[in-house]
Amino acid sequence: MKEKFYLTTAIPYCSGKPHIGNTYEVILTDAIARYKRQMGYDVFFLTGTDEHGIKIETKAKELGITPKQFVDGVYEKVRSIWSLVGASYDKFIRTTDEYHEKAVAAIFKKLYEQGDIYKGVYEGWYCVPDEASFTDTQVTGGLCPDCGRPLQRVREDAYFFRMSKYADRLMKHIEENPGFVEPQSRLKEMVNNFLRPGLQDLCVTRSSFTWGIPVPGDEKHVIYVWIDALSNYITALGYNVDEEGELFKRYWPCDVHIIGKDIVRFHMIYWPIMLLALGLPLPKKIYGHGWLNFGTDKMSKSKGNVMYADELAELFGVDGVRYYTLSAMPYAADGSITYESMAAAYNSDLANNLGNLVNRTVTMNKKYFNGVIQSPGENEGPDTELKETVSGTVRLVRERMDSYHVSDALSAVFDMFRRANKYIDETAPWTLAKTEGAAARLGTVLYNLLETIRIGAVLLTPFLPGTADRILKCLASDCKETGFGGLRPVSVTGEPEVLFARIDENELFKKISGEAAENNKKDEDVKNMDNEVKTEEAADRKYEPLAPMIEFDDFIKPDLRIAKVLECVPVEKSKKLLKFKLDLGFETRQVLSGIARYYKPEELIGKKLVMVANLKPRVMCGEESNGMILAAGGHDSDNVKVLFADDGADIGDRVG
Ligand code: ME8
Repeated sequence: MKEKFYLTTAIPYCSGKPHIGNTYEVILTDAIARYKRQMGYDVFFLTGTDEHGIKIETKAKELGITPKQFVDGVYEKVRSIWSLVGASYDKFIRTTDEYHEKAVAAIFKKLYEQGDIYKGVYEGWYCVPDEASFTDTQVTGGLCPDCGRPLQRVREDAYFFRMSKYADRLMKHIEENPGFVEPQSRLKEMVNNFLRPGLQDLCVTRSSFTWGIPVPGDEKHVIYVWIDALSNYITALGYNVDEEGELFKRYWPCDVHIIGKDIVRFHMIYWPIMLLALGLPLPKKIYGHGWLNFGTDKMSKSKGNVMYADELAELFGVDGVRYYTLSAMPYAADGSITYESMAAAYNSDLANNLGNLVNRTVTMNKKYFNGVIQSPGENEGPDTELKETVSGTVRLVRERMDSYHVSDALSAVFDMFRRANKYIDETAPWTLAKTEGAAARLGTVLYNLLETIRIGAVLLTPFLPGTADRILKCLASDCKETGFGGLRPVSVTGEPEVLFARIDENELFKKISGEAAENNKKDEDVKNMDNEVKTEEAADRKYEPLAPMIEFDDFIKPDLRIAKVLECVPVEKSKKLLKFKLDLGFETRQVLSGIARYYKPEELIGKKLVMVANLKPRVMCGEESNGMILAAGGHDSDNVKVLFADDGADIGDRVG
């Protein structure tokens, strides 16, 4: 019997069309699922949608429809994007599915009956006009952190989960299973910032809205959206408290939960504690990938920089989108996506490196041998090196995929294609074709190239399934072996194909600006609908985790100074950058800052602020920047605010 492999994506909130960041996650999980299937595993790949919560309730109300009607519409969009990018999932769960709702209610009841959940009193702050709750730590002076109006103190009944009861067992599990959360940096963050300081009991119900799963027997409360959503990983397999179901018996525990870095906390702490309380085995691994940013900015509707897979696929094709997202996201850090970088990667890697290699090779074999694959002779010249590169690449791809280094695995395949292109230059088949008595050597060279391409296509299958199929069709081969010798001599290749037509950047930008104008118009129409809803979920805001502890000596390395803005103008070639002339007292500096979306230059002139004065110069958009202006929010926030200095501060003074 095949070994099983169960993997899941996070289930995105059903509050709007998923953007390319959410979609990256399903592409990544799909690549791993396809790879595992290729390796002979019995794979179960789960994805779905997270459909409850006040945000959805509020959006539906604004549109004058029921929450169910609202999520039905968004669910269709998620399904269509997942299918566009080729997600080969085995099951799609919706948290509004009846079996899921029943199982979550039963889980809650069981945890209540066994004393892990208890009824207590929730104390906090409430903003009546915003319908938003806040905790003590979020509030200063009794004013709403969002709108500044006075808040009401609330005390209401709520249910709490005794997290602390299981903290030691979780800690022990983490110590005994060092690979439980990857990358290790994310594990350490969570242990240091949340587990070691001690876990608070978690409030697991809400009563200020109704769009959720009611608490059994106490229906004015609904179950907290994270308890509801996390349970999807077992309810989708047919788990309920008094029945386990065949899929659950076969596939649980999960082999890997693939999620984004912002929700590692929920998966590494709340989820295992829920499972411990239910007496179920813990997942084997949680992999928290980085975020795909627009350049260095977080994607957000308010910044107008959100990219969607369907629109990108119109420009770059589905495999263009899969290739870019999979290769641009490093194992442990964030990735960046822009139209420019996508076009550059598309042209250099897909059109030039891969596309040309396949086209040139198949065309030459057709021209010189009528498409008939020749029998290879002895190794000569660079043959051994090429073959070693191929077998080394097969090994590398496996090692890297087995440890979820997906972008590194993909880049190994493209390095191999580059080596094959070099082999063409080294062996110069066009010269061999003109040389008397060199036909056998020419046949060997082309055989080696065709084999490299075939194995490359097999290796590419999990990442770019469509392209891999097209390449194998060009070779008229269905051999999936990854060792040399799979292509049968005297069989005939198919027709050469242009796999990826080069993209003309000017044309691309004309298309994009046309679309942007269209979208702006649409955005205007739905502006009110999309205004960020200030909700109770603000209390669940995903804070950027604290960075690791540093020594005092590290802290004093940046030389922070008070500076005054003398001049401030936009940088012509950039939508993001402002160019400053700053007075440091002892000198003036030119500094660039990516805050053009948040401030008008005239708002900043004359202000005093804090800058990093000993940062090495950097050139951006052709302009040099000699330092950095401090601002709150940075690339992970929609709300970027410069840290202005008190008017009385002296220019040039050190800050620290
Ligand atoms: O968190 N780049 O849903 P969600 C990469 N419903 N990944 C990104 C991203 C980006 N720019 N933005 C978001 C939720 N993600 C919950 C999950 S699971 C039981 C419940 C990732 O719609 C994000 O990290 O906010 C998460 O893994 C997924 O997209 C869905 O995010």
